[in-house]
Amino acid sequence: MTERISSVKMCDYLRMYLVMGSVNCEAEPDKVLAEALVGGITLFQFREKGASALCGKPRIELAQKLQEMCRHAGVPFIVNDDVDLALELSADGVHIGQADESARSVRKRIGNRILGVSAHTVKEARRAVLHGADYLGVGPIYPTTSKADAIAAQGTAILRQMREAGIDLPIVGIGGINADRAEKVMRGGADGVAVISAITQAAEVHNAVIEMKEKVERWRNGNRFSS
Ligand code: FQP
Ligand code: MG
Repeated sequence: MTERISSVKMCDYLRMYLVMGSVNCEAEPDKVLAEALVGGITLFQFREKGASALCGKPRIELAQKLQEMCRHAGVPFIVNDDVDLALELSADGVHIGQADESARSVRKRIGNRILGVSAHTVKEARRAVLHGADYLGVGPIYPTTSKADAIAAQGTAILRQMREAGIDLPIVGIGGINADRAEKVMRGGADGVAVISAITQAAEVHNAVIEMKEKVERWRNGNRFSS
């Protein structure tokens, strides 16, 4: 098996992270993903969750279709929550939260595949690092409508707190992020932005990706030589 992803590579992948399932899309999910891939997303998470989410075979078939598109574009395919599905599909990684199976046990099951863990506090972040996470999903930075059970928005202060506490794992900010807010999230200490609705609900999906990615990239380039 290939080795664990390096943090430099992980940061590259986290720049423009699309999280999505059929529930988030008004058009066909494969159409939305196709446009987002053209726009230049750098990582994809299959998150088939919510009241009208697909189950059983249709869910697996959708996952396979989206995975194939990501593979073709050279974008890693991450599965939310469902470690069994990730292993069955031989996905590139898994994203789990604090209410899901423990990071330590997921790490054992997935070997060197990418492991993302949600962290809302410095304490949760430290534990995730210790248990073998490759990156942290931190949020919600701003209020979100995409997650029914989300906690209150934390602002970019949580990112800074984690960095000041010495958390140096790659971090992606999530929750209510759009193009106007991307730079502030990066400034707070994130390595990239994760979004659902800012891309899936955009009038022009590929333009939304380009615009947001450009903000992230401009910030990264401007800060490459500073610490
Ligand atoms: N960060 C990220 C990402 N992806 C996520 N899915 C979450 C956070 C939230 O388990 P969790 O994870 O708290 O809730 P849910 O399973 O409902 O998504 F890294 F992509 F930014
Ligand atoms: Mg989860």
